[in-house]
Amino acid sequence: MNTNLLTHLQVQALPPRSHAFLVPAQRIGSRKFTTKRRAFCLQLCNKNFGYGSGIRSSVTRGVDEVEEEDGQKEKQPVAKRAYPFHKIEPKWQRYWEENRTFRTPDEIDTSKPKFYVLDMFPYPSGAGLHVGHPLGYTATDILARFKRMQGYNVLHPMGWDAFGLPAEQYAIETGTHPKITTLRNINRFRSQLKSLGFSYDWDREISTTEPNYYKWTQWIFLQLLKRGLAYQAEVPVNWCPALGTVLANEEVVDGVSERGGHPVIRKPMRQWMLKITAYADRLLEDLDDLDWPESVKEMQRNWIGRSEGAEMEFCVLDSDGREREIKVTVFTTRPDTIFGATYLVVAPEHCLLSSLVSTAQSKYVEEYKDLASRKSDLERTELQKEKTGVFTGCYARNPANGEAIPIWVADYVLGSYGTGAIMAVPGHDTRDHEFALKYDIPIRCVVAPDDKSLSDSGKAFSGQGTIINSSNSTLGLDINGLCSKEAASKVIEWVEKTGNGKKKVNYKLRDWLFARQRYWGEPIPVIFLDGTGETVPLLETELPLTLPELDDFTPTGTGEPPLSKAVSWVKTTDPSSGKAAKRETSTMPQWAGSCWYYLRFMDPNNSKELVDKEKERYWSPVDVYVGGAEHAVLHLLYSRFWHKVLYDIGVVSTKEPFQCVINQGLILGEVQYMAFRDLEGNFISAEFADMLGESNQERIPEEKVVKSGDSFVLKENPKIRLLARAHKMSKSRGNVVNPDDVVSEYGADSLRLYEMFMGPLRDSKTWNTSGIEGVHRFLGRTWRLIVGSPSPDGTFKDGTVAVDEEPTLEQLRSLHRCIAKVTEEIEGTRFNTGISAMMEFLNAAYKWDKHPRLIIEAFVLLLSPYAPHMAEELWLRLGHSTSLTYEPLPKANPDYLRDSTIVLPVQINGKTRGTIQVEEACTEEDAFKLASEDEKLSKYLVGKSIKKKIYVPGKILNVILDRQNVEVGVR
Ligand code: ANZ
Repeated sequence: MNTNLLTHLQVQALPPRSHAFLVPAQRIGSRKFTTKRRAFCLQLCNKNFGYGSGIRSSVTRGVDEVEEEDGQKEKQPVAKRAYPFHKIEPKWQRYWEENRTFRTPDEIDTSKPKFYVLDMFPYPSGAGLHVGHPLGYTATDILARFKRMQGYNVLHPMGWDAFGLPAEQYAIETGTHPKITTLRNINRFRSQLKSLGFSYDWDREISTTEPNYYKWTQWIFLQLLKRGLAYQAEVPVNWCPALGTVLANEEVVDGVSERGGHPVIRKPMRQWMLKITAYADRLLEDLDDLDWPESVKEMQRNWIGRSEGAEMEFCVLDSDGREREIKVTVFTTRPDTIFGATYLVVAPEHCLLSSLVSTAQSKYVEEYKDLASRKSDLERTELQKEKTGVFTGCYARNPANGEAIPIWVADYVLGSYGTGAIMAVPGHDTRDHEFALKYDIPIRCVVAPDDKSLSDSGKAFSGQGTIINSSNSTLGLDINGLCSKEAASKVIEWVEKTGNGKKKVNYKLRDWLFARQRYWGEPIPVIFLDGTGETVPLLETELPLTLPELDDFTPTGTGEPPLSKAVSWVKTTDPSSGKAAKRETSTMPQWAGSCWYYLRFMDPNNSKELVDKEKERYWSPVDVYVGGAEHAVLHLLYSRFWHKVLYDIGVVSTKEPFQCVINQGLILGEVQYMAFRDLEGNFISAEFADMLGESNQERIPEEKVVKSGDSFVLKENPKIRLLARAHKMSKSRGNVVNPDDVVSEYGADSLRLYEMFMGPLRDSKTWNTSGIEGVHRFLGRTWRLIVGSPSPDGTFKDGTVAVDEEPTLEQLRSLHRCIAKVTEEIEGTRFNTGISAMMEFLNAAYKWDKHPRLIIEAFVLLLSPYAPHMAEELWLRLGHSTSLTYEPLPKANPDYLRDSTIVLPVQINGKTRGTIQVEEACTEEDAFKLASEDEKLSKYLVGKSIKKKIYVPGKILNVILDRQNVEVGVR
């Protein structure tokens, strides 16, 4: 097994020598999910609360009679059914649907606070929901339900990001229209989501593929165009000559097409671009105030990549050393190193390259350009890749020292960044150093490190330091002795004065390539006039421009998008001039629809505006946005960009769309245990396996494994350590868990609870079937605590065991501690520890003889955000006739939270013999009882005749024994 290719979680600590075949947990961002933590989770589940794997409770065994729709009774084994969730869950889902319980009406009381909680809406793939989806969805659902009960107006919608490549590829292969596939997938996703009891307002459901939605995506495009933020440019795309089509990046693997393995080249084509770079500074600055994971903010900052430096001009020389008219402008972030620039490099696509090349070198340069055109920017800039280049045959003058330095072409310089040309300083830049060594170019040291041990390391010193070898008295430029920062400022000042350059800020961020040569996307609402080719935007009244029906989705072979096959759609006239024209045949990228959908949810049926201003002002921004870390950069950046444009034109009232973003962790497949065999076929411990090289690996079933310390070992031979790891769920690995199966076996509430109990929301975690049995058992115990034990035939009586009596102090304390903890944990999005608090409550409640209604009702309400189906059913059984969705959430009373037990000294005949732990308000009778039960004190009290008890509450208990006892007792 090639572990290098795997994304997997190592859940076993092995000695360092075995690291060769282990991939550390960090690889999948699960740093915090250590063996200890997982063990702790399971322990919580198994030991403390008795909800782990092991022997199932008797009520969960046997056979349950299930009334089928047609009235027939079917015998079903219910080995794992701890309570009748199979009847409860569909019933409440139907109730919610029929009563539109979670509808957020258009007209709401806006004096109430609002809470907008949003999931990153899914792409409805053919595979249906994955257990990874409900992780984030359950978290947001708990928040939505919790906030409703706190009196907030809650917006909790769901929709579909439904344009995209898979539906189109499927159409090419099968001829099924993407609309049909998409609809089928949406229906499947919707019913799966409904089966999990999520409290979405389905009246607000949207799909990016619906014309009344993409009308507004097109409208936004027109606004961008109007403001010069959308433009056309020749941009390199992935062109596959054999397939006759442009490919998306994800369709190109290692330079060949994913389908068929044909070569793919980069070819310039006319494309639509969006000027996101105009917003680079604002996108950077406004990150600071967002409540987002620091790592995501950092990724966005790096993506935007602001670099401060200078542009400097280098005169090009002819072969006699005379200055030519041409100048090469470079971008550098290290003007302080100018005296160390011993060559220049221009990118293979640099516009001046052809005028720089000498006749002798032109053949080599052309060959090199061709080679570079086949590589992606990523391949070109990979640090470990060997640098290549070709001398152009001409020179430039270093403006600082007047030296003639060679100009090279090399693909480690990108045409798309800075000016596409650099001054190479091999003494202080690692890539330049490697290149100079390879091609024998002088290396000059001009920065001395402050830490002398770094000098003369034989490598480039790329840090800041003190400038040396950098003075030119003729030009009056002397930066020797200055620190890098001062030297950089002085050089910039000097180039600005001499007219050789200027200060410059550059961004890594590129304008957004906003066109795809695809069918299944939003049509771009522009036309081109015949003859002149002039671009004319559609009138807003012409929107939506709907996609034409097409039967043939195959590539045209010419590079023209498939829409060009819709001839009668393409041919049109410009309504204002009456001139013949053609429609744009490229469509928008999949990112477009997801850029602004959160706004449409606020007002999904508005046909006049993208969103009503008042509604937007009320609901903006999204308070909590939960989704996968894979969208940390592009989706969030593109949405923020559009949002800022919409802010500038007065459509939205906030500068940022998402106040708080949470990335849920990955759910990995079940842990797999691997044993190793030596060449003779005997088991060997995992730490020795790498010494044997290609040892045989064998998967060991869980029941043959035990935990020993931090490791897992073979039960039959504990000396044999195993390798335990979890892989990302994938079809090919066969470790995908289907939520539908879990729901039918354990119920939706168990799945919800389990996904929350697996560990902190943000961490990666491994799936574990015994864990789900644990939470299922917790729900079963909750059910039986409140409903009572089942009759011998397994059925439960109506109603509950709740009594209409005043709760005791102890009961109130347990409840309020639970309320306080659950509330605090939900507010802090620590859903797993909220469950632990409820488990503790349940354990305490099982010890009570009676269960007062007040306590039980409050607990049911508290449980409801997590396990809404069961909670609704219990609420009904408690005598309520409507859903508990909008019931006020119980509040913790601080009076019951204080720890009021004290240590009471106990004296026997005036002599202190021990202490007992009692409630402050404890009665004399209870204090005496406790003392008699105390290990140390009982010998003085049990079986003795008592003359008198002197009890001062909170202070002391003194027991006076009869005389005759004293003698016995003291002796
Ligand atoms: C001279 C120099 C000396 C540089 C030195 C670095 C260290 P960031 O920070 O990423 O903006 N560079 C400029 N344009 C480039 C391009 N199109 N392709 C590849 N490299 C390019 O990096 C800026 C630095 O990357 C620039 O500063 C330039 O090399 C290089 F000791 O100039 B430097």
